[in-house]
Amino acid sequence: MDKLAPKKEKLPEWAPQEGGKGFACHVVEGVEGGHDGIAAYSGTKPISGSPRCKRPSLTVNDYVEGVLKADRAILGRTITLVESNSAAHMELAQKVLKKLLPYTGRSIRIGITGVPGVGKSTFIEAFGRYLLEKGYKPAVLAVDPSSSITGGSILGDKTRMESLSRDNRCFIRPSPSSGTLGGVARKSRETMLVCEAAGYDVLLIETVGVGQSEITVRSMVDFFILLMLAGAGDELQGIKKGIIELADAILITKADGNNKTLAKAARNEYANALHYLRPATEGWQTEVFTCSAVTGEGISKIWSLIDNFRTKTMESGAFESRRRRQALKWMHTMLSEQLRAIFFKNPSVVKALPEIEKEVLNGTITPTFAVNSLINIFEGNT
Ligand SMILES: Nc1nc2c(ncn2[C@@H]2O[C@H](COP(=O)(O)OP(=O)(O)OP(=O)(O)O)[C@@H](O)[C@H]2O)c(=O)[nH]1
Ligand SMILES: [Mg+2]
Repeated sequence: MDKLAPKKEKLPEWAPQEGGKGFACHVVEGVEGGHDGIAAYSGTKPISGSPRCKRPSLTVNDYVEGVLKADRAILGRTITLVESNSAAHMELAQKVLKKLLPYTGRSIRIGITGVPGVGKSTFIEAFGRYLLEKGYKPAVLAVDPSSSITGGSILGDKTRMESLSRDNRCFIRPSPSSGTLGGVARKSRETMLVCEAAGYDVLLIETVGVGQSEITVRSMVDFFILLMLAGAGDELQGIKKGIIELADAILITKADGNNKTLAKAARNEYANALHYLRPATEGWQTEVFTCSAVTGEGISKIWSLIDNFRTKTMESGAFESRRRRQALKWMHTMLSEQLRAIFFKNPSVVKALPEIEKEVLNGTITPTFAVNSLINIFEGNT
């Protein structure tokens, strides 16, 4: 076909026949191939004969050695392996993790939470830069179960952590974007271990302060920071007493410009309120600070606070005992999740469930009766 020949005008199928040329709408035929002269790509199959560059697969030892040498490319690939949902990858990942385990644990794990927009990423950028200056090797991870829907923190991280993401000494990994909070948490915990084996000594884990995610992140870190805004009101910030009780430090952020006085007043208020709350860590009194990620004021104080926390809790044994409890709880959480998955995949359960659900909805059987029947069906089939 002569590409330059004028195309025949076409009317859309739904156009009235009698409309003739006077009808205002017509369809322009699509171009063949890409606009840039490259052959069209259907999006499903690779075009035969086109060059595809496949990365050579790595052995368990390749992964382990690469991570221990802090090879950034292999570190990234190891985390991708850990984040994979495929059974074969999971098996390989566990072999790699087993070998890495003796090299893990030597970092301080810090969780950072707060409502969207409170300034978590900007704080991490300022705090991370401070840590680099001090000679530490920070790694930044995000736990955001909503990111598969919103693309949220990934976009935020890239723009808010510009100078950190350009610095080779720091490693930034956006939230794994698929699955439930439990799935995201499993991946993040294992990613933390991989980063530790690669020599990162301060792990910063950003999470959105909505719903369950801060509780999950609390259960995987040593020190937990809650960022808050002055004058926004607890209601507005979705802050419940329970969340404040998770924190080892509260930071009233954006304490700069006109906001500074307000931030100081908020700090005093929270400091008073904290006397009535249970501290998050045994033997540690939760403190409130003001800080600004823009001016850098208050940033160094936070690090000395965390350092002090580490020394104190290591001496008392609270640091180590929390980590052990966290590992055990993690095992139980994973066990419950896997059992749940096995149950709901069982063919007899799959078959019986819709009918039993209907009966519960109609009120012909009680939920307890339904559960017992389902368990019997499951047990009869395993
Ligand atoms: N003045 C001032 N602005 C700040 C400060 N920290 C953050 N901001 C601004 O607040 C906005 C939100 O900051 P982010 O760091 O993206 O907030 P976030 O909590 O990571 O947000 P999400 O990832 O979407 O939950 C940005 O426009 C920042 O520039 C600060 O200390 N002072
Ligand atoms: Mg952010």
